Amino acid sequence: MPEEARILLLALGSNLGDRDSHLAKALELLSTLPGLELWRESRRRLTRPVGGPEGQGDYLNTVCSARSSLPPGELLRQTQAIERGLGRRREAEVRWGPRVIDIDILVYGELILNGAELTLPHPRLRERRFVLEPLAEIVPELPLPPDGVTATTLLERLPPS
Ligand code: A4P
Ligand code: MG
Repeated sequence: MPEEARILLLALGSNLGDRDSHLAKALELLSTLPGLELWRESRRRLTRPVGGPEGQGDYLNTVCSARSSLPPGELLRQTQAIERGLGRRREAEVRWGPRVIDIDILVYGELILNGAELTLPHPRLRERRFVLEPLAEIVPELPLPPDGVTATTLLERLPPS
């Protein structure tokens, strides 16, 4: 892995079909990407849907850490290709509605981006228990951009749900 490798944190979620198998396959495909080395995966958690249409099924969520040297735009293309490969069809979806697989880039090193295609860190990372709990499990002390606050502290600050 070259010098410029960054720590990557990804969130994965599925609430359609065989959720566990979708997460497992997505992680397997991520592990085969050149320039990306998977490190840890959190326990998978069943979570209530946040936002989106009434009546959608519970999600299975996980987060993973990795080291990656892929340029951020290329990383997004690869994660979206994996989503498509597992049967995700964005054009047929409603926002925050049910999906076979969603892969969100939570944090990529120290990068701060506000592009049309990619926002880093992920804008809703800090308000979501289904992301912060598994992050606090696998990287409890890692300072997160932009201000170095850890997932453990962010979780403690969340209002009770
Ligand atoms: N995009 C911008 N920044 C990023 C990033 N850091 N990572 C753009 C990934 N994508 C990023 O995403 C829409 C666009 O965001 C992409 O085209 C990309 O260019 P999407 O995956 O097509 O759509 P989405 O996921 O429905 O939209 P959004 O707003 O990203 O939703 P979230 O925030 O991902 O929320 N409840 C539970 N319990 N568990 C869940 O996993 N997930 C969602 C989706 C809602 N409720 C949930 C869960
Ligand atoms: Mg998404």
